[in-house]
Amino acid sequence: MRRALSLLALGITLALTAAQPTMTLTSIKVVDMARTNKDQWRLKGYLDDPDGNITSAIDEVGTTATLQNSNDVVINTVAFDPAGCKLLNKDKGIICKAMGARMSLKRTKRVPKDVMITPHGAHNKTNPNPYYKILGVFRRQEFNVTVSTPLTAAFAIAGVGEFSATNTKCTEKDRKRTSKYLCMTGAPSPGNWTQQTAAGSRNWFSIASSSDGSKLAAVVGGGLIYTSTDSGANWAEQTGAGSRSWVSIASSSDGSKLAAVVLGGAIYTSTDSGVTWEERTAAGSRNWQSIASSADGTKLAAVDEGGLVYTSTDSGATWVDRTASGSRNWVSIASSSNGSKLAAVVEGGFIYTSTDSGVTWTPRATNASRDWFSIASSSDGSKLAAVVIGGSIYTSTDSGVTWGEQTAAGSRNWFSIASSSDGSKLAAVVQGGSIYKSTDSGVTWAEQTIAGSGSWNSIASSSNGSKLAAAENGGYIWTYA
Ligand SMILES: *[C@@H]1O[C@H](CO)[C@@H](O)[C@H](O)[C@H]1NC(C)=O
Ligand SMILES: *[C@@H]1O[C@H](CO)[C@@H](O)[C@H](O)[C@H]1NC(C)=O
Ligand SMILES: *[C@@H]1O[C@H](CO)[C@@H](O)[C@H](O)[C@H]1NC(C)=O
Ligand SMILES: *[C@@H]1O[C@H](CO)[C@@H](O)[C@H](O)[C@H]1NC(C)=O
Ligand SMILES: *[C@@H]1O[C@H](CO)[C@@H](O)[C@H](O)[C@H]1NC(C)=O
Ligand SMILES: *[C@@H]1O[C@H](CO)[C@@H](O)[C@H](O)[C@H]1NC(C)=O
Ligand SMILES: CC(=O)N[C@H]1CO[C@H](CO)[C@@H](O)[C@@H]1O
Repeated sequence: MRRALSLLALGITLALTAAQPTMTLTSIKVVDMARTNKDQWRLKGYLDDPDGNITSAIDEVGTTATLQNSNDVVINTVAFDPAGCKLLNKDKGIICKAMGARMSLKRTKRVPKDVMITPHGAHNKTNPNPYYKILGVFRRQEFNVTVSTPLTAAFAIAGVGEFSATNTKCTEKDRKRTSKYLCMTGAPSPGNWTQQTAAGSRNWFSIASSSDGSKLAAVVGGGLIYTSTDSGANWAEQTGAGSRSWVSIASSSDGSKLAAVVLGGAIYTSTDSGVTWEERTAAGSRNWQSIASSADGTKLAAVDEGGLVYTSTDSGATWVDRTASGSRNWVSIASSSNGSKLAAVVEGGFIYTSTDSGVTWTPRATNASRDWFSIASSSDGSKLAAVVIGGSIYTSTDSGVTWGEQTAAGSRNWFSIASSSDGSKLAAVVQGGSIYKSTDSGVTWAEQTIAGSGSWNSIASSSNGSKLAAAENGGYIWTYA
């Protein structure tokens, strides 16, 4: 796949030649150290030059190498001045150097087996047009944008044209403040976002996942409940609970026990993965905003906007109103695996945590009222992550006692956040923006541009964070595997 580059941004005018060179890159490697002059990238591949004059053009005017993100945002640009370029003897190619960087084109007779052969039929004995090995090493760089894959590398030659290649088969490794990306030629690696069209385009309000990410359950505001048992590929419309103003759904680890709440209605529970439902009237008809479940589905906690926190220890049959929580603008609640640690957030208020299944509550992050919108918890309840609409992502590693603002993903209309069991992998969605993923407990974030910008309402994660499901309002469910 080739991508059009926005070369206007580089101030280069293009004069299209009859036959464009074709670049195929076997690898693009990127190391983002998040430190000045420490970021680097390199590329290896082949260049087919049908007109046979690329090296002389570079020798005359130099070339500009560009690395681009999945969303065509420029990560890095390196200009090779003609003075830094040297033609090799006997027309064997060219080498260019710039501060911390070099690139070379060296003639090769070997037509690589593992890369696509260009369609014009060059490189046989009767047409000896040049085929080059291309190498680029760009050290001591500073990336000023977040790297996201697939990656595109391009070389622009002023007045001549440009050649570029996009590598989509990518792997990412994150360690502390260093992220490594390796993109090869070929089909995308498993690990991509898929738009799941089987359930249709709807006002998806909330989505929940089983531990292994295979069982998903999603609710439509003013519609039905939908479930999937194959990680989102196929969906069953569940009519058992009727068409209602569903706002939130929670799932047990195995996906068998579900609990969903209706705005201005009741709480509903299912013990057969959503086929049959029971209306739980014990907690009354309220402005339910969010529901959370323990791993075994027995302990439930739900919040009433403008009211209290309610908890159940018998899968929703009976409920206790937790008056100690206070009557507040509750919007989201999260539970530890065994339901003993709860954390809930108030829009235009604070974060509140409970370590006794909701009996007592402590306000947290009280130095400012914020428009908290969603909260997620690790299995043991020690790692929490919460988002502010029109603000930042905040994380805690001590069950909510202290909180740190995570600014790397920016100030956005954060709507929903999900966490892996160990709290290291987080995923959050922006209403009218992108999905973001972190693999270091929220310090660095990668924008998931493949899923596009949407009216994202909700996101759910499997236990180890390897599978995600996101739901869009007036759109589709997207899954990452
Ligand atoms: C390269 O060769 C092509 C075809 O002969 C020609 O159209 C083009 O102007 C040449 N470019 C340069 C920079 O010499
Ligand atoms: C980021 O770097 C690119 C070139 O690498 C430059 O064009 C752009 O202005 C920089 N942006 C900021 C915000 O520094
Ligand atoms: C060799 O290249 C020439 C020129 O591009 C082309 O006409 C011819 O068909 C090619 N031969 C083979 C066997 O591909
Ligand atoms: C995540 O869990 C699933 C099963 O739930 C497993 O198949 C997968 O290999 C795990 N991935 C990692 C990276 O541990
Ligand atoms: C719940 O799990 C935590 C650790 O995750 C543990 O400390 C606590 O004792 C458990 N509570 C109950 C009631 O099992
Ligand atoms: C308020 O708390 C946030 C974290 O919740 C912290 O980053 C910030 O420095 C605190 N501000 C003040 C004035 O204490
Ligand atoms: C292009 C590609 O490889 N897409 C894959 C994305 O993930 C889904 C499900 O995990 C696969 O079915 C696709 O083949």
